Amino acid sequence: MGRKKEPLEDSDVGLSVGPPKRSAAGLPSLSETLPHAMAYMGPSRAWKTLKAVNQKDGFDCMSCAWPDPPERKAAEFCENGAKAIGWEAEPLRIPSQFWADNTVQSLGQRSEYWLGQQGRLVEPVYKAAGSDHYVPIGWDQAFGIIAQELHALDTPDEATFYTSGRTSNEAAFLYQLFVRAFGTNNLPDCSNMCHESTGVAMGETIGVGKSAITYADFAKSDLIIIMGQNPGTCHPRMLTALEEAKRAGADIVAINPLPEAGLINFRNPQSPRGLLGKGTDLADQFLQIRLAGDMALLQAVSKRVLDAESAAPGTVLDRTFIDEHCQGFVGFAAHLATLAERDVLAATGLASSEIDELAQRYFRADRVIITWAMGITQHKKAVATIKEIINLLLLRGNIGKPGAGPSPIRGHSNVQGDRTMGIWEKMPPRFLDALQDEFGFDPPRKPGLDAVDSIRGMRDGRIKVLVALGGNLVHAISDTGVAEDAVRRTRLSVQISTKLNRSHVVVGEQALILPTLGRTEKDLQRGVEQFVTVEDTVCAVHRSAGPLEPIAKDVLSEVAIVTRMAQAVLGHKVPVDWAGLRFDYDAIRDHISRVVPGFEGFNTRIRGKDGFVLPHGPRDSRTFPTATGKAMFTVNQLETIGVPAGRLLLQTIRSHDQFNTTTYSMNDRYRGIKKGRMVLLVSPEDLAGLGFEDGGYVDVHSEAEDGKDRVLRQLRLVSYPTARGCAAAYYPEANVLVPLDSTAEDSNTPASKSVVIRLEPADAPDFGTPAGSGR
Ligand SMILES: Nc1nc2c(c(=O)[nH]1)N[C@H]1C(S)=C(S)[C@@H](COP(=O)(O)OP(=O)(O)OC[C@H]3O[C@@H](n4cnc5c(=O)[nH]c(N)nc54)[C@H](O)[C@@H]3O)O[C@H]1N2
Ligand SMILES: Nc1nc2c(c(=O)[nH]1)N[C@H]1C(S)=C(S)[C@@H](COP(=O)(O)OP(=O)(O)OC[C@H]3O[C@@H](n4cnc5c(=O)[nH]c(N)nc54)[C@H](O)[C@@H]3O)O[C@H]1N2
Ligand SMILES: [Mo]
Repeated sequence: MGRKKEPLEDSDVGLSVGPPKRSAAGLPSLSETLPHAMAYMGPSRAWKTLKAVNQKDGFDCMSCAWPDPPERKAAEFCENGAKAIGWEAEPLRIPSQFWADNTVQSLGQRSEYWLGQQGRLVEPVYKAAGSDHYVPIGWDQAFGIIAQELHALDTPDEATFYTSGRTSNEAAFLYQLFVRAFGTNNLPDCSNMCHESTGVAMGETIGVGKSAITYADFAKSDLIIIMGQNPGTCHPRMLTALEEAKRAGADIVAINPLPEAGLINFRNPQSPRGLLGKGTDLADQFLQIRLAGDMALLQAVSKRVLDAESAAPGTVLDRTFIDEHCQGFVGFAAHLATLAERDVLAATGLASSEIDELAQRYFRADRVIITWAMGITQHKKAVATIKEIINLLLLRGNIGKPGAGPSPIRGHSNVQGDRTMGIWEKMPPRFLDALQDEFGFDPPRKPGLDAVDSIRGMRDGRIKVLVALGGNLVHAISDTGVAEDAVRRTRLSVQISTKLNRSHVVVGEQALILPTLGRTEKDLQRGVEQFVTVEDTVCAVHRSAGPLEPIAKDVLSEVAIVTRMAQAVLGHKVPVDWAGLRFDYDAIRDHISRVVPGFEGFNTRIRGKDGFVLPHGPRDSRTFPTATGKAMFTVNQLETIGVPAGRLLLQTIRSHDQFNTTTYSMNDRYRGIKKGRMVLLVSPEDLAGLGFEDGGYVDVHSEAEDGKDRVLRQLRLVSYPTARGCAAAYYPEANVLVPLDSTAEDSNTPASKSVVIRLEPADAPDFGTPAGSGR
């Protein structure tokens, strides 16, 4: 099957840079949406698919974890959702001949964009040891190879089992069951690189690592503070919720080193005002903070709140809430008394008056929501920073009441559900006990390896088999050079995927690719249509069932792959009816209902109109399941990153036309960048100060504590209104610069938004022979 399209241009040969946009998601995005989906799928397939997205009887959009509103619109998707759907649902298949025509090595020279454009994976393929080719093989043979290699290990801990966050609850539950029955807790996931810092900080302070609000709370809030998040690109439908909140009277504050289009102004394609191009000015205040300055800012705001209370006792703090529900207030207040404003200004790059204004907004508001994403979680002090978010909210009882609460905004559409289902290298004993009661085997108790530690394990030869349920580990994790060498040392790497990516071409001695169905497709088991379930960022669980015929008859669902793999590897080792579960997803849900708290009556409740919202003690009843039974104020020592003179702090970000490691196109429209990704955004003042010019080329060296020189060559400098001292480049390309050992304290999440870099002048790239173009 072919596709009428321009030849693939995946080099930066046509790179052009224009001014960044002020507003997001208005008319330009509607006109972008439909052609994009249609170019991939054709009009009738596009229509069939798009009309089912996020509808109650349709499928869950796989582009992000943003929740669905109670009342769905006819078109309940955004531009980027349409891209994700088009990318998956395009009826283009990788033919068998492809594997004969291309060596693994030659595919390794291709860009991520090129790999993703080759079409859907439709048959299992195997690369034998010593061979440089994949060859098609049968499913039974594939599972046989996995069983053989897993049985050959000295201990089950020599294998690691990665999961990316698109996996359904049902597949995730069975996968962790299989892995634990096999005998290890090595269950790293994309969350380790994403919101792990959130889980750690919220777990310790309020006892639940998930958003403490519901969708309806946005419209009830007086103040919404958005930190380290780019909703215009990464959660576009959030802008609708923000617009509604704004109409209902909320103030919005954006804290970001970049003036991201969606934070400043929103043109709603579904309202007349948006169509006229006026839009809503979203942010009432924009604080252009330096990278990693948030911890200092939050402490400074809390200090101002405490000072205001001292000046007018009994008027600012929510004393009743603090006395009844919290612990640690006195120590926290005493610690903040020592905070030096000078340190705050240096860390944040802000003026005292800006912080005063934010503090005023905070204590004028009765109901405050703080949202955040990767701009907060991917720093060395991320966990401490999120604890400061909680401190600030606790001061005025901003949790467990309408319109208020901490709300991490999750990325992958079911990353939160996967965790709930047990995809975590250190699930608590009560979960393991429940597994044991339900299935009658003793799951391993020793904590397993997370994503960074799994790479270390492969690098050091301790991990010999890598199995990945989705994702693109080798390109998503930090320190690309180290990660690639590590994976190449394994005896077997297995990828269960919809489409080709770098993790299929940088592989172990032996490698398997197992093709799976995506969200857009019908999942038929013995002729009966099954549905799966997902959990969004505000803990709502609902059904998902795709409308399209499967891409090819040989492609299996994730549930089918996991259960067949389990049968091949475990035989009758544990008393689980894998085959029965494969043909009846209700039976999987019955197990879940007995193992996972909050899922009682799963099969009945999921068939209700809206699914159901999981219980959440802090949100529902101000019950805090922490070690002390109280919400915890914490004392966190302020530490700022010392950036030596002549250096910059680099963050790695997503463009508008990518989903994590998947590139939909080479454009980043809102930031004014077209047909290229190898750019470095730097403020005009820093460019001048460092003696470089807009449009010039540089080699970017990262200056890590280990002294190793990591370099990304020939980036084009773009003069951009980012905070002083800060720079930005696209992920995953810039992952070569992030040292594996540079991680957040306590969560081990790669600190991919604070990399100290040095720029060296470079020549412009030679596009004489377009790199990786043509097909
Ligand atoms: N279209 C699209 N949608 C996506 C994704 C995608 O790749 N493409 N990915 C999905 C996933 S898995 C995730 S986790 C989310 C990611 O969603 P985001 O976290 O919004 O994505 P990033 O591009 O990493 O953007 C981080 C934002 O934080 C800001 N920032 C960086 N460092 C700091 C800091 O120190 N302080 C503050 N205050 N701000 C900072 C950056 O300028 C940027 O605006 O999106 C999900 N949705
Ligand atoms: N430098 C830097 N690194 C980062 C980040 C950053 O901001 N900066 N962000 C981090 C974050 S937040 C995350 S979440 C990770 C993402 O890490 P991953 O989740 O590992 O990466 P993705 O790019 O989302 O994975 C995409 C692949 O998933 C497969 N896939 C797609 N749909 C399905 C499906 O339905 N089933 C299956 N089985 N496979 C499917 C396709 O083969 C596709 O190529 O990256 C992290 N890495
Ligand atoms: Mo993520």
